[in-house]
Amino acid sequence: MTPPLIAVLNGPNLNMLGTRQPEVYGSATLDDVEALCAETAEALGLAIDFRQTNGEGELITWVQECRGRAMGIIINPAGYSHTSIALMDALKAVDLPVIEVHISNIHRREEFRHLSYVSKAATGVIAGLGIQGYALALRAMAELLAEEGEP
Ligand code: CA2
Repeated sequence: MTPPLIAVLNGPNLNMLGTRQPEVYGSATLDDVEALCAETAEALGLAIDFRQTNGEGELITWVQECRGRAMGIIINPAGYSHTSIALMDALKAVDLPVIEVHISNIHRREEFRHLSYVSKAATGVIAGLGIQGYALALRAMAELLAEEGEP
């Protein structure tokens, strides 16, 4: 049986992880995050499609393409969390479980990071647990899919 596919989508500037602001985001790179996700997904019997883009439109297109292709979406929308009604609309429309991940605790940071439009479309939100938040999101997604499959 082919493992269920989970899209792990990353927004703008996350390609810079590990190069600056280690006090906020830690020292792991986005490649390290991908390796963590791949290893966690394999242990859970899931497949992942891990991607990063700096473009809002591209992120929205990827969300739309998940319909009929992926079983769930894990997304760190980065700066678009706080600005993008279009991304929120796309996530609502795709009708899949969505888990929003933030490496930092956005609620302990500047006021403008406290509102996430994406949270309004998310099944659940993980923030402030570093890159382990991605692994936790995959575990939560596996549970959600198992519940979906229950009679
Ligand atoms: O904590 C998170 O994961 C964020 O989504 C990261 C975003 C930020 O805008 C959100 O408020 C919270 C920023 C991603 C950019 O990350 C960088 C990492 C290293 C160097 C430069 C940017």
